[in-house]
Amino acid sequence: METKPLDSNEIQALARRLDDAQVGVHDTLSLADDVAVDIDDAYRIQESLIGFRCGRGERLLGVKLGFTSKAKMAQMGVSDVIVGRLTDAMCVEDGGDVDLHRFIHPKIEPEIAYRLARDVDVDDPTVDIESCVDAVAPAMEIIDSRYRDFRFTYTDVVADNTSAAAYVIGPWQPMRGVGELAVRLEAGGESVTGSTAAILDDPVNALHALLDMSRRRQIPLRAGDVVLAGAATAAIPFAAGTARCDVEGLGSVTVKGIA
Ligand code: 0L1
Ligand code: MG
Repeated sequence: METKPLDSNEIQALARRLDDAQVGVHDTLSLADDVAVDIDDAYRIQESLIGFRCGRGERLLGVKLGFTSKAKMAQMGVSDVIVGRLTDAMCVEDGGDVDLHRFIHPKIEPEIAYRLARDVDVDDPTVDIESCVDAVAPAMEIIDSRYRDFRFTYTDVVADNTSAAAYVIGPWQPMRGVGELAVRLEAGGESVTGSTAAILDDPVNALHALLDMSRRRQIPLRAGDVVLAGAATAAIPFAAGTARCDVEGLGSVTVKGIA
């Protein structure tokens, strides 16, 4: 069924609801319970939400992809990746502490990060996004859906900036292939193993998916931006103590949750 686009007041009100949940550290129910939100509306809500964050002085530092595994796409019944935005308030230094009180119900997942060396002209059909990347690193993302019990629809999670909450990046290495590297994540007494191949068969494919999404959603890609390519395993709870991710031959990255 086709839905009518939401007007700008409705978009702002939904973005405010999600922003209040993040700032106030409380959950909210699926937007889809109250209103029909299509995917275009969802990205408009995300844009409005990011506008609130930038209005409080946060700076955009990059982008992240979600739904990059076949299992997650199948679970959500979609065939597209989703894109969210990263700000400086979400960035935690490698080995740094992060206060768990800023999250509702955080989970952590192992990722691959890329760094853009120059602006990507997303309107140029011949642009080679791989040649715009100068570095790759092991990384972890802390996701914290603002929806109760992580229960959301496809459009809900896009509106909620794809559950982005925090991220930490390990040592940058010169850009190289990272197509099928073993990954291990340990956090809160749990551990999980996987492969970078779980990210769209090869994390480099995330760069191409990002370029396509950036064209469709008018998301600028600038020199210095970080790109979180997606999760190499399912997320696990992020609890007090050290979380560590090791990526075969690429390095490791740690972060400490403080209760
Ligand atoms: O970054 C991700 O892969 C997560 C995307 C959002 C889905 C979730 O919160 O589980
Ligand atoms: Mg992620």
